[in-house]
Amino acid sequence: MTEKVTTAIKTKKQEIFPVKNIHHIELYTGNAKQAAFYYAKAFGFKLVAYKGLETGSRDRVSYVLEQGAIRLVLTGSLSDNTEIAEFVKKHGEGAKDISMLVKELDKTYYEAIERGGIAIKEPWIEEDENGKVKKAIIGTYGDTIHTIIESIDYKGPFLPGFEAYEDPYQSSSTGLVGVDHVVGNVEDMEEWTNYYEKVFGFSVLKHFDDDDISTEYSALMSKVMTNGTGRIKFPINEPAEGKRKSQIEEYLDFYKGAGVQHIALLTNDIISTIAKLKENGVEFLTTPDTYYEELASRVGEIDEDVKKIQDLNILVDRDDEGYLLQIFTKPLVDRPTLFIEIIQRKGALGFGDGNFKALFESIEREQERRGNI
Ligand code: TYF
Ligand code: FE
Repeated sequence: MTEKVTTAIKTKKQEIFPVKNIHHIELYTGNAKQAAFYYAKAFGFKLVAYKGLETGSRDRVSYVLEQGAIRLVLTGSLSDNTEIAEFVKKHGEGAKDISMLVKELDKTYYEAIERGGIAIKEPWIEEDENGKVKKAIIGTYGDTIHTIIESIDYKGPFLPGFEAYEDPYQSSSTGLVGVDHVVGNVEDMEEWTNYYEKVFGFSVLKHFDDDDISTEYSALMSKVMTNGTGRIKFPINEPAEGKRKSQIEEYLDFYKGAGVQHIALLTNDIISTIAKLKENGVEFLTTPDTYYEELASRVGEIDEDVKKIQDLNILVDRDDEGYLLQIFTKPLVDRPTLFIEIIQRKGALGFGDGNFKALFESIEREQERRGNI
């Protein structure tokens, strides 16, 4: 499978939207308390902060979970008429906010809006006894948003309004260390890749079209957008014509529009991470043994024990820079929408396009069981 554009456009010029990193990802849930329990127990996150009735938050409750550099915020509604309740009614549980840490928030926000960014909320300041942060909100595909945050030396456990939470779960880490990429499913890929180019100054890192990634039903197109430093990667998928119903179409039908399809989390030791996640009950897509018969000839020598890789059903792919190991959970929510990818990079900068066929066939087996083909 060929990649249409293989090199990141690394410009020396000043970034028009200087993002430091992903600050947190917020999921809107029907029951944040139970979601927190699940992500803590199954994925090994620590519960670090909370806001809710006890802290003076009357309309919403949020639990903040941490592992490595990953911060996951699980939010639920305390009433019937909040945007959270509306979101969950329409989309089911899903990712609302991919929040980013920026510099010079006012300038960054207003310039982005001038370039066509969707203005959701103008800059405001939040403050408590631990310090101050500045925030603003820019819209993206569907009901998804990017809250941008500038920390003015904030010292609290998360953000103003949150209190430290004594973690009742004390789960041990599964070795997750950071966010590698966050993927959106949309109806019109060009519309949204243009949006990231224009508004956020991102560029196309890779482009996969339906010749690359078309199996029985899964046909899709994908462009990976990245910021100037290459640290933030947002692939955008669009359904393409196939023989049957595309997995992206299935998502859009059930999510009722565009939204986050998967969040890829990094580990430095995928064998240990996946062994722990499976032990904790996390369900992953499976790959047939024939995949492993061809593995050695496809990717050559790897550091890992191939038998362990096969036992755990981990996928491997090689590109010009090195190789990567990856595996995908089944959907984490009731609808066939949001899932998580676990990825370990050993030099590779790609997204595992050599695995697309095996992966998409696996997704299609699930799609078939759901009667959505
Ligand atoms: O992020 C990626 O590109 C890979 C592969 O529906 C992928 O994780 C692409 C599309 C998709 C599922 C996985
Ligand atoms: Fe991915």
